[in-house]
Amino acid sequence: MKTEQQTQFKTAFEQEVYEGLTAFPKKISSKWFYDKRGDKLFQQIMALPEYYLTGCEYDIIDTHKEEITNLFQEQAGFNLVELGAGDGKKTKILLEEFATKKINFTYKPIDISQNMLDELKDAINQKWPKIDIKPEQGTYFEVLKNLGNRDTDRKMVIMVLGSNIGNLTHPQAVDFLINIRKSMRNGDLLFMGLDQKKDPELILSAYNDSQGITEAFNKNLLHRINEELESDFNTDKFKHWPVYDPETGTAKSFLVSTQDQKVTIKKLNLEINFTAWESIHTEISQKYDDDIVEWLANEAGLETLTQYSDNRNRFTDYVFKV
Ligand code: AVJ
Repeated sequence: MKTEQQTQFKTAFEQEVYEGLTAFPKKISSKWFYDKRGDKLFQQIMALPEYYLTGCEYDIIDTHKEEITNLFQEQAGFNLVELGAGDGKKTKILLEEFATKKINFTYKPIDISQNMLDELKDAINQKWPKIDIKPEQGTYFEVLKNLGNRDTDRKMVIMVLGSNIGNLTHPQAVDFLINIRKSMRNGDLLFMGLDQKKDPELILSAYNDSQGITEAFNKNLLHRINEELESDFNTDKFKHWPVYDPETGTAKSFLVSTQDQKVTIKKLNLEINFTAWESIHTEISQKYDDDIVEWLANEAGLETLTQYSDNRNRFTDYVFKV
């Protein structure tokens, strides 16, 4: 039955929703959060008082922008490649610094969302018409393949901000880092922001804000399935439920069915039954400390060059070399 169905999948989204909702326990990957509405909701999340990550990293980069500029700068210029650039809010601090100091570089923001890239490009062209910007749409996986085949000797600086890698399990993160390392040469740098273990209460409220934006963001998955796969999820019958395990450092989000219910997904030719209080696991947001980061880097063959934290040590930006 399942194999018959699989031959009919037209998109990766269809396949993953099918497989995730017929699995036990049920799950859907957070990478599907980011449609047009999801992008907007995530931008709202970044502005929430409870979502400390963005503000912390903004402060870190702002405080250390001169030192970071010195690290990146190269006589022959460098290519700044940003994975998951989004609206570039934090990167723009560095762009401003580079522009003022007339530093020779090109900026390649990469994002899964073409919307975000278009807005980012317009904003940068407006503010700094001289910046050479070459956006590229794609998943991390597609983009990393291309990075390895680059045709230039220029120094490359790869940035992954916002604890974006936190959506990956440790084995997935190691794979991801290995892929990055393979595309790096001597002198290249990887600049990566990772959210740190801290008071569990602070972490939990970052994923359970009082305005319900994170709840809407999580439930947007169901909206998206409704729209794209013609299903009839009633989001009122699901509860947003984030948890944080201080031992593993893993924050997890679920959607929990508040009653017995049946959902029909027309495009998948599928009926899904939920028993009362059954969950769908939708996201992990991993928290780190220096030991875990050192272990991950080591597994991937990377070496920590330096690191920057905010004054409360909530968030750290690490700089790795090969
Ligand atoms: C974009 C993966 C860093 O996990 O903190 C925010 C996404 N999810 N609120 C995170 C998110 C719920 C975010 N990352």
